[in-house]
Amino acid sequence: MKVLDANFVKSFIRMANDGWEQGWHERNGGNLSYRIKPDEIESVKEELDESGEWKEIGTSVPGLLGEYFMVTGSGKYFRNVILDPEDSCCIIRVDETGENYQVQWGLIHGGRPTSELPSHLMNHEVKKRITSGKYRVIYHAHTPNVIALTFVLPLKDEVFTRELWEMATECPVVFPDGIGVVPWMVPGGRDIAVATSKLMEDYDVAVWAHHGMFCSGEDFDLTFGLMHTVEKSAEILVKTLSMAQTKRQTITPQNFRDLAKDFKVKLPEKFLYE
Ligand code: 2HA
Ligand code: ZN
Repeated sequence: MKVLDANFVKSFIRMANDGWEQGWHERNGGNLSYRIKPDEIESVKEELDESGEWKEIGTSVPGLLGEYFMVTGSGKYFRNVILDPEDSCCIIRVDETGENYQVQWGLIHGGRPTSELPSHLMNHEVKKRITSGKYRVIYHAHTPNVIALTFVLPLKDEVFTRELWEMATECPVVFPDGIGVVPWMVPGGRDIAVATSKLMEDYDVAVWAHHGMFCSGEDFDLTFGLMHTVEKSAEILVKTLSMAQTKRQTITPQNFRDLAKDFKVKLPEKFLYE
């Protein structure tokens, strides 16, 4: 099968375009990666080129030896993914040391995988381990309302989680584990990758202060839906704070406990402070 005929590739392209249409991917902002299943990679083998150069990832991911990923390209525009996926995206393979990757498809006019490859792969490594291989998608977007909140809220996991839970009743059901926050750091390197992947041990969402968000999930729908839910909640909080400095009423800690019981989710008590 041709790569572009594979369902996982169609879903990847659709998600990238959905993000573009949400306004989360100005210029070359944001990046997306998917850990490809063995039968999926087998189905497109005819188009893979194993002769390319091996290049350094910039970090070590021993938990991902031999894994294949579809990722967006560095400097490429989400806006163009649907128009020219072979130029905007690539399929890479991690080598047997976990230190290098090889492009086996895509980036037909040259280029490299996303500048955030260390963060993507380190997040994949954590999620693959703690979900026993279930999670396959890592998504980074420049979501304006979440970014705006990083200028006015304390950069604490507890505060972001609680404030965003309060803005929409379904939020604690969609992200019951909460949200982590990375203080401002230089993007693209190993340090921010280490900080983000550490948060991914506890959360499916990590906010990058004054930059954007990382979400992780089992499939494209769940991961996009998670990003969308968090950003929409942030939009409601921005509107609320813009209208009034204080909330007249809100969802209380006891309301959350009642919700958790009926919806059968576990909400950590550290987020239910008075
Ligand atoms: O430009 O979003 O964080 C791609 C990015 C880097
Ligand atoms: Zn970014």
